Amino acid sequence: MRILVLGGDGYLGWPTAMRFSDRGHDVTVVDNFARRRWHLEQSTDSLTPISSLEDRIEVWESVSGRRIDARVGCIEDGEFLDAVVADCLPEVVIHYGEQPSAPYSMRSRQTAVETQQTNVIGTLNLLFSMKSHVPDAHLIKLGTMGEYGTPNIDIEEGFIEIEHKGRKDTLPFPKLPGSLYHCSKVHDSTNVHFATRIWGLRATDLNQGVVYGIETDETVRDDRLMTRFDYDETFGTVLNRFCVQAVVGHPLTVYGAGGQTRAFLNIKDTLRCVELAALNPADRGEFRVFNQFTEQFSVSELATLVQKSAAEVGHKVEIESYPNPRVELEHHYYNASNQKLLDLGLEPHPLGDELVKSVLHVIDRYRDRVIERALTPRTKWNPGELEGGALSVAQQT
Ligand code: NAD
Ligand code: USQ
Repeated sequence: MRILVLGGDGYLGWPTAMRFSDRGHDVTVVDNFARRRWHLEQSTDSLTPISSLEDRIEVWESVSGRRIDARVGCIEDGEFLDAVVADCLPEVVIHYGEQPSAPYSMRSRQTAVETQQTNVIGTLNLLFSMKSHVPDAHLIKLGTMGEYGTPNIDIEEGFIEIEHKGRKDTLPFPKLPGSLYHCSKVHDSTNVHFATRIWGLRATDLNQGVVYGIETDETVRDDRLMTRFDYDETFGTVLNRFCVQAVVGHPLTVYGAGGQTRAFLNIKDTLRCVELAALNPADRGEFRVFNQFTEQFSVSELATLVQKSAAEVGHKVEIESYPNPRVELEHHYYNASNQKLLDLGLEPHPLGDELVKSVLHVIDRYRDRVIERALTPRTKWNPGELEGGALSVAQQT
Protein backbone atom coordinates (compact mmCIF):
# COMPACT_ATOMS: atom_id res chain seq x y z
CA MET A 1 0.00 0.00 0.00
CA ARG A 2 1.03 3.64 -0.41
CA ILE A 3 1.14 5.01 3.13
CA LEU A 4 1.55 8.62 4.21
CA VAL A 5 2.73 9.10 7.81
CA LEU A 6 2.18 12.63 9.09
CA GLY A 7 4.51 13.39 12.01
CA GLY A 8 6.95 10.73 10.78
CA ASP A 9 9.93 12.15 12.68
CA GLY A 10 8.24 11.72 16.09
CA TYR A 11 8.31 9.22 18.95
CA LEU A 12 5.61 7.05 17.35
CA GLY A 13 5.77 8.23 13.74
CA TRP A 14 9.35 7.19 12.98
CA PRO A 15 8.99 3.58 14.25
CA THR A 16 5.65 3.35 12.43
CA ALA A 17 7.24 4.45 9.16
CA MET A 18 9.95 1.80 9.51
CA ARG A 19 7.41 -0.90 10.41
CA PHE A 20 5.31 -0.33 7.29
CA SER A 21 8.37 0.07 5.09
CA ASP A 22 9.74 -3.22 6.42
CA ARG A 23 6.46 -4.92 5.55
CA GLY A 24 6.90 -3.88 1.93
CA HIS A 25 4.66 -0.80 1.82
CA ASP A 26 5.69 2.45 0.10
CA VAL A 27 6.02 4.98 2.89
CA THR A 28 6.23 8.76 2.72
CA VAL A 29 6.72 10.76 5.92
CA VAL A 30 5.87 14.40 6.52
CA ASP A 31 7.26 16.46 9.40
CA ASN A 32 8.13 20.08 10.14
CA PHE A 33 10.44 19.18 13.08
CA ALA A 34 8.23 21.13 15.49
CA ARG A 35 8.96 18.66 18.26
CA ARG A 36 12.71 19.18 17.88
CA ARG A 37 12.14 22.97 17.90
CA TRP A 38 9.94 22.87 21.03
CA HIS A 39 12.77 21.14 22.86
CA LEU A 40 15.34 23.68 21.70
CA GLU A 41 13.08 26.48 22.91
CA GLN A 42 12.95 25.07 26.44
CA SER A 43 16.58 23.80 26.50
CA THR A 44 15.58 20.17 26.91
CA ASP A 45 16.21 17.16 24.69
CA SER A 46 15.33 13.57 24.00
CA LEU A 47 17.16 11.15 26.30
CA THR A 48 18.11 9.08 23.30
CA PRO A 49 20.42 10.85 20.84
CA ILE A 50 18.34 10.96 17.67
CA SER A 51 19.72 11.33 14.17
CA SER A 52 18.38 13.82 11.65
CA LEU A 53 15.48 12.53 9.55
CA GLU A 54 17.76 12.51 6.53
CA ASP A 55 20.34 10.32 8.30
CA ARG A 56 17.67 8.00 9.68
CA ILE A 57 16.36 7.44 6.18
CA GLU A 58 19.86 6.68 4.87
CA VAL A 59 20.55 4.21 7.70
CA TRP A 60 17.16 2.56 7.24
CA GLU A 61 17.88 2.08 3.56
CA SER A 62 21.26 0.54 4.35
CA VAL A 63 19.82 -1.97 6.88
CA SER A 64 16.54 -2.80 5.14
CA GLY A 65 17.18 -2.11 1.48
CA ARG A 66 14.02 0.00 1.48
CA ARG A 67 13.69 3.74 0.96
CA ILE A 68 11.32 5.97 2.95
CA ASP A 69 10.38 9.18 1.14
CA ALA A 70 10.32 12.41 3.20
CA ARG A 71 8.60 15.77 2.71
CA VAL A 72 9.49 18.56 5.09
CA GLY A 73 6.71 21.03 5.77
CA CYS A 74 3.83 22.11 7.94
CA ILE A 75 0.49 20.38 7.92
CA GLU A 76 -1.24 23.66 8.78
CA ASP A 77 0.00 24.90 5.43
CA GLY A 78 -2.92 23.64 3.36
CA GLU A 79 -1.23 24.19 0.00
CA PHE A 80 1.86 22.24 1.04
CA LEU A 81 -0.21 19.34 2.37
CA ASP A 82 -2.49 19.35 -0.64
CA ALA A 83 0.51 19.07 -2.98
CA VAL A 84 1.95 16.17 -0.94
CA VAL A 85 -1.35 14.25 -0.95
CA ALA A 86 -1.90 14.91 -4.67
CA ASP A 87 1.61 13.72 -5.46
CA CYS A 88 1.70 10.60 -3.22
CA LEU A 89 -1.92 9.53 -3.69
CA PRO A 90 -1.84 7.52 -0.45
CA GLU A 91 -4.18 4.61 0.19
CA VAL A 92 -3.68 5.04 3.95
CA VAL A 93 -2.90 8.25 5.83
CA ILE A 94 -1.66 7.84 9.41
CA HIS A 95 -1.92 11.16 11.18
CA TYR A 96 0.43 11.61 14.15
CA GLY A 97 1.50 15.15 13.23
CA GLU A 98 0.20 17.18 16.13
CA GLN A 99 1.33 18.98 19.27
CA PRO A 100 0.90 16.08 21.76
CA SER A 101 1.62 17.58 25.18
CA ALA A 102 -1.09 18.54 27.67
CA PRO A 103 1.29 20.68 29.78
CA TYR A 104 2.56 22.53 26.68
CA SER A 105 -1.01 23.41 25.77
CA MET A 106 -1.63 24.76 29.29
CA ARG A 107 1.54 26.86 29.57
CA SER A 108 0.24 30.12 28.10
CA ARG A 109 -2.30 31.63 25.74
CA GLN A 110 0.28 31.46 22.96
CA THR A 111 1.01 27.72 23.42
CA ALA A 112 -2.71 26.94 23.76
CA VAL A 113 -3.43 28.74 20.48
CA GLU A 114 -0.44 27.09 18.81
CA THR A 115 -1.66 23.66 19.96
CA GLN A 116 -5.19 24.09 18.71
CA GLN A 117 -4.04 25.71 15.49
CA THR A 118 -1.52 22.93 14.76
CA ASN A 119 -3.92 20.15 15.63
CA VAL A 120 -7.35 21.34 14.54
CA ILE A 121 -6.31 23.26 11.42
CA GLY A 122 -3.83 20.56 10.40
CA THR A 123 -6.49 17.87 10.55
CA LEU A 124 -9.00 20.07 8.76
CA ASN A 125 -6.51 20.66 5.94
CA LEU A 126 -5.95 16.93 5.72
CA LEU A 127 -9.67 16.21 5.43
CA PHE A 128 -9.97 18.64 2.52
CA SER A 129 -6.89 17.18 0.79
CA MET A 130 -8.23 13.65 1.14
CA LYS A 131 -11.65 14.68 -0.12
CA SER A 132 -10.10 16.31 -3.20
CA HIS A 133 -7.43 13.79 -4.15
CA VAL A 134 -7.96 10.44 -2.40
CA PRO A 135 -11.62 10.18 -1.28
CA ASP A 136 -11.34 6.41 -1.03
CA ALA A 137 -8.22 6.41 1.18
CA HIS A 138 -8.37 5.35 4.83
CA LEU A 139 -7.54 7.98 7.43
CA ILE A 140 -6.06 6.59 10.64
CA LYS A 141 -6.13 9.48 13.06
CA LEU A 142 -4.41 9.42 16.43
CA GLY A 143 -6.84 10.58 19.07
CA THR A 144 -6.54 10.03 22.78
CA MET A 145 -8.28 8.26 25.65
CA GLY A 146 -8.16 11.62 27.44
CA GLU A 147 -10.94 12.85 25.17
CA TYR A 148 -13.35 10.96 27.42
CA GLY A 149 -11.92 12.25 30.70
CA THR A 150 -12.74 10.17 33.76
CA PRO A 151 -16.54 9.70 33.78
CA ASN A 152 -18.23 7.74 36.52
CA ILE A 153 -19.48 5.17 33.97
CA ASP A 154 -17.74 2.60 31.76
CA ILE A 155 -16.05 4.15 28.70
CA GLU A 156 -17.24 2.66 25.41
CA GLU A 157 -15.42 2.82 22.08
CA GLY A 158 -16.53 6.12 20.62
CA PHE A 159 -20.28 5.64 20.79
CA ILE A 160 -22.90 4.84 23.42
CA GLU A 161 -26.48 3.67 23.11
CA ILE A 162 -28.68 6.10 25.01
CA GLU A 163 -32.32 5.87 26.00
CA HIS A 164 -33.79 9.28 26.72
CA LYS A 165 -37.46 10.01 27.44
CA GLY A 166 -38.50 6.75 25.86
CA ARG A 167 -36.44 7.09 22.69
CA LYS A 168 -33.14 5.38 21.83
CA ASP A 169 -30.14 6.36 19.75
CA THR A 170 -26.46 5.49 19.39
CA LEU A 171 -24.53 8.73 19.80
CA PRO A 172 -20.90 9.84 20.29
CA PHE A 173 -19.73 9.01 23.80
CA PRO A 174 -19.65 12.17 25.98
CA LYS A 175 -16.29 13.94 26.10
CA LEU A 176 -14.70 15.65 29.13
CA PRO A 177 -11.16 16.56 28.01
CA GLY A 178 -8.72 17.54 30.76
CA SER A 179 -6.43 20.02 28.96
CA LEU A 180 -6.56 22.34 25.96
CA TYR A 181 -4.49 19.72 24.10
CA HIS A 182 -7.11 17.07 24.88
CA CYS A 183 -9.80 19.57 23.76
CA SER A 184 -8.03 19.83 20.39
CA LYS A 185 -8.37 16.06 19.98
CA VAL A 186 -12.11 16.28 20.67
CA HIS A 187 -12.43 19.02 18.05
CA ASP A 188 -10.50 16.82 15.61
CA SER A 189 -12.82 13.88 16.28
CA THR A 190 -15.86 16.03 15.58
CA ASN A 191 -14.37 17.22 12.28
CA VAL A 192 -13.28 13.74 11.18
CA HIS A 193 -16.69 12.31 12.06
CA PHE A 194 -18.30 15.13 10.07
CA ALA A 195 -16.14 14.37 7.00
CA THR A 196 -17.17 10.70 7.08
CA ARG A 197 -20.87 11.53 7.43
CA ILE A 198 -21.03 14.34 4.89
CA TRP A 199 -18.32 13.51 2.35
CA GLY A 200 -18.22 9.75 2.75
CA LEU A 201 -14.55 9.55 3.76
CA ARG A 202 -13.42 6.47 5.68
CA ALA A 203 -11.71 7.02 9.03
CA THR A 204 -10.52 5.27 12.17
CA ASP A 205 -10.02 7.42 15.26
CA LEU A 206 -7.54 5.65 17.54
CA ASN A 207 -8.23 6.87 21.05
CA GLN A 208 -4.85 5.95 22.38
CA GLY A 209 -3.81 5.70 26.02
CA VAL A 210 -0.43 6.80 27.40
CA VAL A 211 2.42 5.12 25.52
CA TYR A 212 5.56 3.83 27.25
CA GLY A 213 8.70 2.10 26.07
CA ILE A 214 11.79 2.89 24.10
CA GLU A 215 12.45 0.11 21.58
CA THR A 216 10.65 -1.53 18.69
CA ASP A 217 11.78 -4.38 16.43
CA GLU A 218 12.98 -1.82 13.90
CA THR A 219 14.69 0.73 16.19
CA VAL A 220 17.00 -1.95 17.63
CA ARG A 221 18.44 -2.78 14.23
CA ASP A 222 20.89 0.12 14.46
CA ASP A 223 21.49 2.75 17.19
CA ARG A 224 21.02 5.46 14.59
CA LEU A 225 17.41 4.27 14.09
CA MET A 226 16.43 4.98 17.70
CA THR A 227 13.30 6.93 18.30
CA ARG A 228 13.08 9.92 20.62
CA PHE A 229 12.43 9.35 24.33
CA ASP A 230 11.29 12.32 26.39
CA TYR A 231 11.22 12.59 30.15
CA ASP A 232 10.93 16.34 30.79
CA GLU A 233 7.82 17.67 32.55
CA THR A 234 6.31 18.98 29.31
CA PHE A 235 6.80 16.21 26.78
CA GLY A 236 7.64 13.18 28.95
CA THR A 237 4.76 10.86 29.81
CA VAL A 238 4.36 9.43 33.27
CA LEU A 239 5.88 5.96 33.06
CA ASN A 240 8.77 7.03 30.83
CA ARG A 241 9.45 9.84 33.32
CA PHE A 242 9.36 7.51 36.32
CA CYS A 243 11.85 5.17 34.65
CA VAL A 244 14.33 8.02 34.00
CA GLN A 245 13.82 9.34 37.53
CA ALA A 246 14.54 5.89 38.95
CA VAL A 247 17.82 5.62 37.05
CA VAL A 248 19.14 9.05 38.11
CA GLY A 249 17.98 8.75 41.74
CA HIS A 250 15.29 11.45 41.55
CA PRO A 251 12.15 10.79 43.62
CA LEU A 252 9.28 9.56 41.46
CA THR A 253 7.06 12.59 40.88
CA VAL A 254 3.57 11.37 41.76
CA TYR A 255 1.19 14.29 41.29
CA GLY A 256 -1.22 14.64 44.19
CA ALA A 257 -2.78 11.50 45.66
CA GLY A 258 -1.72 9.30 42.73
CA GLY A 259 -5.14 7.68 42.33
CA GLN A 260 -5.41 9.11 38.78
CA THR A 261 -6.04 6.08 36.59
CA ARG A 262 -5.23 6.04 32.90
CA ALA A 263 -5.05 3.55 30.04
CA PHE A 264 -1.54 2.51 28.89
CA LEU A 265 0.22 0.59 26.15
CA ASN A 266 3.69 -0.41 25.05
CA ILE A 267 5.07 1.39 21.98
CA LYS A 268 5.29 -2.04 20.31
CA ASP A 269 1.54 -2.39 20.72
CA THR A 270 1.00 1.08 19.22
CA LEU A 271 2.64 -0.16 16.04
CA ARG A 272 0.61 -3.35 15.99
CA CYS A 273 -2.67 -1.48 16.59
CA VAL A 274 -2.00 0.96 13.77
CA GLU A 275 -1.06 -1.95 11.52
CA LEU A 276 -4.29 -3.78 12.40
CA ALA A 277 -6.30 -0.66 11.63
CA ALA A 278 -4.54 -0.26 8.28
CA LEU A 279 -5.05 -3.89 7.27
CA ASN A 280 -8.75 -3.77 8.23
CA PRO A 281 -9.94 -0.42 6.87
CA ALA A 282 -13.11 1.41 7.82
CA ASP A 283 -15.91 1.42 5.24
CA ARG A 284 -16.70 4.42 3.06
CA GLY A 285 -18.67 6.87 5.22
CA GLU A 286 -17.69 5.05 8.42
CA PHE A 287 -16.21 6.83 11.44
CA ARG A 288 -14.75 3.96 13.43
CA VAL A 289 -13.39 4.48 16.93
CA PHE A 290 -10.99 2.09 18.65
CA ASN A 291 -9.82 2.57 22.22
CA GLN A 292 -6.13 1.84 21.77
CA PHE A 293 -4.63 0.62 25.02
CA THR A 294 -3.87 -2.68 26.71
CA GLU A 295 -4.00 -2.06 30.49
CA GLN A 296 -5.13 0.46 33.10
CA PHE A 297 -3.02 1.66 36.02
CA SER A 298 -3.16 4.38 38.61
CA VAL A 299 -0.14 6.65 38.88
CA SER A 300 0.63 5.19 42.34
CA GLU A 301 0.56 1.65 40.96
CA LEU A 302 3.07 2.64 38.30
CA ALA A 303 5.34 4.30 40.85
CA THR A 304 5.29 1.17 43.03
CA LEU A 305 6.05 -1.06 40.05
CA VAL A 306 8.99 1.12 38.95
CA GLN A 307 10.30 1.30 42.53
CA LYS A 308 10.21 -2.50 42.83
CA SER A 309 11.74 -3.22 39.42
CA ALA A 310 14.45 -0.60 39.94
CA ALA A 311 15.36 -2.10 43.33
CA GLU A 312 15.92 -5.46 41.63
CA VAL A 313 18.59 -3.89 39.41
CA GLY A 314 20.23 -1.93 42.22
CA HIS A 315 18.51 1.48 42.14
CA LYS A 316 17.07 2.69 45.45
CA VAL A 317 14.06 4.81 44.57
CA GLU A 318 11.87 7.13 46.67
CA ILE A 319 8.26 7.93 45.77
CA GLU A 320 7.20 11.51 46.51
CA SER A 321 3.80 13.13 46.31
CA TYR A 322 4.11 16.53 44.59
CA PRO A 323 1.36 19.17 44.78
CA ASN A 324 -0.66 18.36 41.67
CA PRO A 325 0.09 21.00 39.02
CA ARG A 326 -2.96 19.81 37.05
CA VAL A 327 -6.66 20.09 37.73
CA GLU A 328 -7.86 16.49 37.62
CA LEU A 329 -9.64 13.95 39.79
CA GLU A 330 -7.20 12.06 42.01
CA HIS A 331 -9.66 9.33 43.06
CA HIS A 332 -12.19 8.16 40.50
CA TYR A 333 -13.85 5.26 38.74
CA TYR A 334 -12.18 4.16 35.50
CA ASN A 335 -13.15 1.27 33.29
CA ALA A 336 -12.68 1.51 29.52
CA SER A 337 -13.37 -1.02 26.78
CA ASN A 338 -10.63 -1.98 24.29
CA GLN A 339 -12.37 -4.97 22.73
CA LYS A 340 -12.27 -3.89 19.09
CA LEU A 341 -8.50 -4.14 18.65
CA LEU A 342 -8.41 -7.41 20.58
CA ASP A 343 -11.06 -8.73 18.19
CA LEU A 344 -8.81 -7.79 15.27
CA GLY A 345 -6.02 -9.91 16.78
CA LEU A 346 -4.02 -7.61 19.07
CA GLU A 347 -1.84 -9.65 21.44
CA PRO A 348 -0.75 -7.18 24.13
CA HIS A 349 2.73 -6.92 25.62
CA PRO A 350 1.76 -6.59 29.29
CA LEU A 351 3.65 -4.27 31.62
CA GLY A 352 5.67 -6.07 34.28
CA ASP A 353 9.01 -6.17 36.08
CA GLU A 354 10.95 -7.51 33.12
CA LEU A 355 9.69 -4.86 30.76
CA VAL A 356 10.41 -2.03 33.20
CA LYS A 357 13.88 -3.45 33.81
CA SER A 358 14.59 -3.52 30.07
CA VAL A 359 13.59 0.14 29.79
CA LEU A 360 15.77 1.02 32.80
CA HIS A 361 18.66 -0.79 31.14
CA VAL A 362 18.44 1.30 27.98
CA ILE A 363 18.03 4.51 30.00
CA ASP A 364 21.17 3.63 31.96
CA ARG A 365 23.18 3.81 28.72
CA TYR A 366 22.19 7.45 28.29
CA ARG A 367 21.96 8.58 31.93
CA ASP A 368 24.68 11.23 31.37
CA ARG A 369 22.31 13.01 28.98
CA VAL A 370 19.58 13.52 31.62
CA ILE A 371 18.90 17.19 32.34
CA GLU A 372 17.72 16.97 35.96
CA ARG A 373 16.06 20.38 36.16
CA ALA A 374 13.67 19.22 33.41
CA LEU A 375 12.21 16.59 35.75
CA THR A 376 10.51 19.03 38.14
CA PRO A 377 6.82 19.72 37.44
CA ARG A 378 6.30 23.42 36.64
CA THR A 379 3.32 23.85 34.36
CA LYS A 380 0.20 24.56 36.40
CA TRP A 381 -3.26 24.22 34.93
CA ASN A 382 -4.44 27.16 37.04
CA PRO A 383 -1.43 29.15 38.25
CA GLY A 384 -3.49 31.66 40.21
CA GLU A 385 -5.02 29.01 42.47
CA LEU A 386 -3.85 27.73 45.85
CA GLU A 387 -0.94 25.31 46.00
CA GLY A 388 -1.43 21.74 47.18
CA GLY A 389 -4.14 20.56 44.84
CA ALA A 390 -6.86 22.62 46.54
CA LEU A 391 -8.74 23.03 43.31
CA SER A 392 -8.63 19.39 42.40
CA VAL A 393 -9.94 18.41 45.82
CA ALA A 394 -12.75 20.95 45.49
CA GLN A 395 -13.65 19.53 42.11
CA GLN A 396 -14.10 16.08 43.53
CA THR A 397 -16.78 17.09 46.01
P1 NAD B 1 5.73 13.50 18.72
O1 NAD B 1 5.69 14.95 19.06
O2 NAD B 1 6.95 12.74 19.01
O3 NAD B 1 5.33 13.30 17.18
C1 NAD B 1 4.58 14.22 16.45
C2 NAD B 1 5.39 14.65 15.24
O4 NAD B 1 4.59 15.53 14.46
C3 NAD B 1 6.66 15.40 15.62
O5 NAD B 1 7.78 14.85 14.96
C4 NAD B 1 6.39 16.82 15.16
O6 NAD B 1 7.55 17.50 14.72
C5 NAD B 1 5.38 16.61 14.03
N1 NAD B 1 4.48 17.75 13.83
C6 NAD B 1 3.81 18.43 14.77
N2 NAD B 1 3.11 19.42 14.21
C7 NAD B 1 3.33 19.33 12.88
C8 NAD B 1 2.89 20.09 11.76
N3 NAD B 1 2.06 21.10 11.92
N4 NAD B 1 3.33 19.76 10.54
C9 NAD B 1 4.18 18.71 10.37
N5 NAD B 1 4.63 17.96 11.39
C10 NAD B 1 4.21 18.27 12.64
O7 NAD B 1 4.46 12.85 19.47
P2 NAD B 1 4.08 11.32 19.66
O8 NAD B 1 4.21 11.00 21.08
O9 NAD B 1 4.76 10.51 18.64
O10 NAD B 1 2.53 11.37 19.34
C11 NAD B 1 2.04 11.17 18.02
C12 NAD B 1 0.52 11.32 18.02
O11 NAD B 1 -0.05 10.35 18.91
C13 NAD B 1 0.03 12.67 18.49
O12 NAD B 1 -1.08 13.04 17.71
C14 NAD B 1 -0.40 12.43 19.92
O13 NAD B 1 -1.42 13.31 20.29
C15 NAD B 1 -0.90 10.99 19.85
N6 NAD B 1 -0.80 10.26 21.11
C16 NAD B 1 0.42 10.08 21.73
C17 NAD B 1 0.48 9.38 22.92
C18 NAD B 1 1.77 9.16 23.66
O14 NAD B 1 1.72 8.72 24.83
N7 NAD B 1 2.92 9.42 23.06
C19 NAD B 1 -0.70 8.85 23.48
C20 NAD B 1 -1.92 9.05 22.83
C21 NAD B 1 -1.96 9.76 21.64
N1 USQ C 1 1.61 12.36 36.22
C1 USQ C 1 2.23 12.22 37.44
N2 USQ C 1 3.56 12.47 37.51
C2 USQ C 1 4.30 12.83 36.42
C3 USQ C 1 3.65 12.97 35.18
C4 USQ C 1 2.30 12.73 35.10
O1 USQ C 1 1.61 11.88 38.45
O2 USQ C 1 5.51 13.05 36.56
C5 USQ C 1 0.17 12.06 36.10
C6 USQ C 1 -0.67 13.17 35.50
O3 USQ C 1 -1.09 14.07 36.51
C7 USQ C 1 -1.81 12.40 34.85
C8 USQ C 1 -1.17 11.08 34.44
O4 USQ C 1 0.04 10.98 35.19
O5 USQ C 1 -2.79 12.11 35.80
C9 USQ C 1 -0.85 10.99 32.96
O6 USQ C 1 -0.03 12.08 32.60
P1 USQ C 1 0.94 12.03 31.32
O7 USQ C 1 1.72 13.28 31.28
O8 USQ C 1 1.66 10.75 31.28
O9 USQ C 1 -0.14 11.92 30.14
P2 USQ C 1 -1.10 12.99 29.48
O10 USQ C 1 -0.82 14.36 29.91
O11 USQ C 1 -2.49 12.49 29.67
O12 USQ C 1 -0.72 12.91 27.95
C10 USQ C 1 -0.08 11.75 27.38
C11 USQ C 1 0.48 12.14 26.02
C12 USQ C 1 -0.66 12.56 25.09
C13 USQ C 1 -1.71 11.47 25.03
C14 USQ C 1 -2.18 11.07 26.43
C15 USQ C 1 -3.05 9.81 26.40
O13 USQ C 1 1.42 13.19 26.18
O14 USQ C 1 -0.14 12.82 23.79
O15 USQ C 1 -2.80 11.92 24.30
O16 USQ C 1 -1.04 10.71 27.23
S1 USQ C 1 -4.35 9.91 27.58
O17 USQ C 1 -3.77 10.19 28.90
O18 USQ C 1 -5.02 8.63 27.55
O19 USQ C 1 -5.20 11.01 27.17
